[in-house]
Amino acid sequence: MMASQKLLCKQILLPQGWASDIVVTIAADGTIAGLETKSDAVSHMAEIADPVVPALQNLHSHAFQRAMAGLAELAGSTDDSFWTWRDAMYRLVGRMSPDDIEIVATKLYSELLKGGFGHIVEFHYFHHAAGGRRYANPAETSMRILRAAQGAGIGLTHLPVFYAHAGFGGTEPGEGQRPFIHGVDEYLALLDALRPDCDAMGATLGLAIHSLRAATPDEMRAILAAETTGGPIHIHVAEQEREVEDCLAWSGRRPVEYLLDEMPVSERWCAIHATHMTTDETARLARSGAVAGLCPATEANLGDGIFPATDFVSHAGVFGIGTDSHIATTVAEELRLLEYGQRLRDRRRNRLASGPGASVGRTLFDAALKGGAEAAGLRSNGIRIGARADLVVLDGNNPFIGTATGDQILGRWLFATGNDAVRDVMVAGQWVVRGGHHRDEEAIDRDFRKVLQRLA
Ligand code: NGQ
Ligand code: ZN
Repeated sequence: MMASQKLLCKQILLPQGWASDIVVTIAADGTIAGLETKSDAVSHMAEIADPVVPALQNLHSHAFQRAMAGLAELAGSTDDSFWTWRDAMYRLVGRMSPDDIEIVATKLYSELLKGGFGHIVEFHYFHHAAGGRRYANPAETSMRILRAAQGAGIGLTHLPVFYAHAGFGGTEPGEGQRPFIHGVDEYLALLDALRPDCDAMGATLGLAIHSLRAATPDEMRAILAAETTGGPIHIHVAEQEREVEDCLAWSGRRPVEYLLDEMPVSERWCAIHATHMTTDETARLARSGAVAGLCPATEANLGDGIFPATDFVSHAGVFGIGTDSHIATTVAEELRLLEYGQRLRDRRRNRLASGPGASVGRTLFDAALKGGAEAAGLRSNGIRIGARADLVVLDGNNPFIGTATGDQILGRWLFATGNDAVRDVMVAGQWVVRGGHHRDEEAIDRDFRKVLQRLA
């Protein structure tokens, strides 16, 4: 455990807004123990002249998919879609070992840190070997995710995923899906087995149901009645129009409608994507308190559609952002695309600003911080006493950042400079990114390159 430390921050984004000359005291356990104003430099105190903002939580990830990012941008012989991308993804699954998963996840997490994220929620469904062959340790691949997060130095919420069927009505899984499949009891045993390891590394344990396609209502109810994680509950829902059609054919109801009718959806839940909703579903999802888990770059890449964010926010809906398939890995790209989707649909500007005169960047950033922390099952968010010390320092040597003040800083970062602006990242009081480089970048890249050479 490290010693406690004090940082004098010249410009810092606190929950109440931008503040100057704040001394942040970080306790030995990596949480923020004090925040006080001080203008005269105190000797022996590290001073940060450049803007400091909280690191965001990334609320949705399938880490292994980073290995194929950019390789599915190739026209096939059929009409390419989400479903043809999914076939390519299944082919990757069939070729990855636990070592590969750990190496790819470590690389991904180091990239996400450089993109301004301090915490990852891993929606982990890749449990078994090809054909569904079990590893000696049922938690083998989950342990690889835990180790990757620890190695990269990113905070983790681990969500082992229940996945049992190919489609609505409990249909048999396909061959490519065998590495994902559990029975209910086997799944509950996995959650129990992971408790001590998650506690030991300070990871939050929660659960996920892959989708209404992959689990029957009875299986979902059995899991919810028996699980004891106390953590967040995530589910993919209504991402593709075909899922809406299939759900209607099966139940007479749309996916979000069905979920809200049949399951005890609350603040504890996170609805991933929720792209295709009627205005009534949008209002109901917002009122349920569930976080909408938006992954704008993946949703664009896979041709999903545009989330009704302006409508959802008008009903006080809470949202956060994730990078999902990791076609993009930065806070800036996800937040920018979220706003741009709304603009392209409405043919208007500044759609997600909180009101007249408000900064779009600030509104998006504050919202994603609140929703991200909630969806990750963290007790606190942002730079406040008791929260984990997860900080991003933006690069004041960058002329756009160095000349900006207050919310202009977020506007310049998120809309104009992107990832160049992130200089240093601290997680739980430890600097994991310095000068734009991850602390173990060379070793991580060496291992990752070997895996890609073999898989690609
Ligand atoms: C997944 N990914 O589970 O990785 C999904 C595709 C599915 C995204 N939706 C598979 N981005 O939903 O069946
Ligand atoms: Zn997903």
